[in-house]
Amino acid sequence: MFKLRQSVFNWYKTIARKSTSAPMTSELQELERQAAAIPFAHAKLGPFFQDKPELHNQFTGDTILRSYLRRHIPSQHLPAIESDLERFGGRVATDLYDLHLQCDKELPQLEQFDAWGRRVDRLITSPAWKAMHDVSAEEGLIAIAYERKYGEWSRLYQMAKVYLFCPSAGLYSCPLAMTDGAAKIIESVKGQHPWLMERAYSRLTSRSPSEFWTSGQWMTERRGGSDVARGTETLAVSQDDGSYTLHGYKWFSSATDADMTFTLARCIDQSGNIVQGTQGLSLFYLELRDENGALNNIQPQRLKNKLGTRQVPTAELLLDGTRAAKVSAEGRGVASIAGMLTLTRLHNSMAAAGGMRRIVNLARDYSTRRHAFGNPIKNYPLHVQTLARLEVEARAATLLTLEVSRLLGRDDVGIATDEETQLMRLLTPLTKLYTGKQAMSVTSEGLECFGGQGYIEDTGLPGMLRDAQVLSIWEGTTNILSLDVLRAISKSGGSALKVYHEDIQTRLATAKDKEALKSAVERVNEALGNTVGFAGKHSELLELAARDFAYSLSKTFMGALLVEHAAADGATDMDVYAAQRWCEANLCPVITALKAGAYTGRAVDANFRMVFDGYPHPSRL
Ligand code: UCC
Repeated sequence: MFKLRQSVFNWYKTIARKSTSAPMTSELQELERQAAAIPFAHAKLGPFFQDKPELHNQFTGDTILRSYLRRHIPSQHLPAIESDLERFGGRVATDLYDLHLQCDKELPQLEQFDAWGRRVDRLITSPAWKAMHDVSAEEGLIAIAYERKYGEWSRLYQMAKVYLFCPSAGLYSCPLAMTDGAAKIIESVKGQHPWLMERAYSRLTSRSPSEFWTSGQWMTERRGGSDVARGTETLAVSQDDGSYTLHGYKWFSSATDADMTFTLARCIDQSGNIVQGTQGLSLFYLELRDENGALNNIQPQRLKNKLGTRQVPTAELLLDGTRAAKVSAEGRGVASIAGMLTLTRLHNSMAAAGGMRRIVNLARDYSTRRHAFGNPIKNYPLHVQTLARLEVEARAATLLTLEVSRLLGRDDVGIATDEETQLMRLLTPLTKLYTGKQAMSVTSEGLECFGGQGYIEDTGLPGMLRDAQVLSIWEGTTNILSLDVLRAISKSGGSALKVYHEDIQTRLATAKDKEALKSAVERVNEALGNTVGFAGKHSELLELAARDFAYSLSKTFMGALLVEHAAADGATDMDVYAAQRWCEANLCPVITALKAGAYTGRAVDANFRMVFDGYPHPSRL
């Protein structure tokens, strides 16, 4: 580097000296000739351009995904599933990735009025977005889970495909998540509402693009999306024919090009009485348009102006007499829509894990192309160390999300044991909260691996960071999900935690003879005892410690998954290494915080005083 600078400097000095002497000598002409050959001279850009990262088949290169599927899926199903995933792994790196980038360029628009002032409320979506609809149907991204061709393994197969699809989906993964949740709800109420099977379920689960419907999930109103019980103002007025009309304002309605939706509303009786709180909410099914395409007394107010996920037409909607059918018992709305949340939270987790894998793959490929200080950056151990840390996070997230998918598959076909159901209930918010948060940090670090190019819009990289930010917000923020973890434990009378404990012990036992995993096993065991012990000894602190507690549960469980995976037949030394690296980190932040006094009354008070130190409106406190 220094040598290069020195020679340019010498050359410049020669030019400067020569330019003061009058006649043009042959020496000077030679120097001019050389100058013309120098890059950038005479406005030439020179031959050097940055090499862009290449995407390779996203299935064949994903060793953790492949080995997990091989470990679990029975041999009679594996070849067909693997062959479809391999084909699809190629598509997400080629034609679907191009569509994905196109979705980010051609954003949805809402045309509210025509030139003469008439309200038209036309939602305009891009050809690429529409193509994603057809791809989703043809690839069976919902259908696979409900056709159940592979029994309990159908869900795992579908989720593996969703995981591959998400980073190339142009955010069509959002309507798919809600569509999946809607299909699951309809299955659960089909006894009471058989008509919904023919009317909606058959379309939500169709492989035919012309038949395929997508669903919305409208839970958020103007007062916010976390406290649904107090925030839902929408009223449901019963009609003579048994249907209802809905009157309210839905504040954040994703993918409003959907065909149907589930939503919550409060029934009002003829005297105008309503029941406040959760007990007043019921679940409603509605279709957005009639057969002529006219909106069902729904007036879109505006599209939301979001940081990311701008490909998704998210809108504020006024429901002004919208025809709907009540599908839950009165007052069971939140409990009923929770089944949908299980699915959308799992899809969110797949998007997080798939997104982590994608950015790590891109950064890895780039490290072989990008030269700095005379070498490809893959040759610098410091850079590879950074990539390795991201790789461990991506592997752990993949294992966790696949394991929850496997459990859901057993639930789908009615063979999950009570213990598995409790474990899945506990793991769903844990998986969503942990992976949602990590997706941001892994994506951010991944972008940094591209240097300045990671900050340039038309590389397609910054959009990954914007889109990752939503994963810890929608479908329940980190704190709301931490509280949901406590809900899952208390609703089970504490037995969910016992199941969690036993499950981890069983997994660790598979590694008992593996010397290389000894220390990892010990660390997971210690974290397990400490985390579960914390809940027993400090139950009064659980709400304050909810986030640290949830993190401890997640990290400990992921440690157990990595250990189990590394101990399985066919595991590689890299599986062992990943488990070792994961387990050397702090698996139990709740104990670290406890020891530091983070949950004392003094800390609570000091937190408050520090946060509001300098706040200009003391009268509000
Ligand atoms: O709609 C949105 C955007 C859509 C985009 C989707 C994209 C997805 C991914 C794409 C990938 C790229 S965002 C809106 C999402 N909204 C939320 O997630 C809501 C967040 N808030 C919560 O989760 C709260 O914890 C609430 C709303 C559930 C709290 O409600 P309550 O009424 O205060 O809670 P309760 O009273 O504790 O629970 C009421 C009932 C109980 O049942 P019972 O009565 O039998 O005891 C609970 O056990 O609901 C049950 N319940 C649950 N059951 C509550 N939560 C759950 C749960 N998670 N699972 C099972």
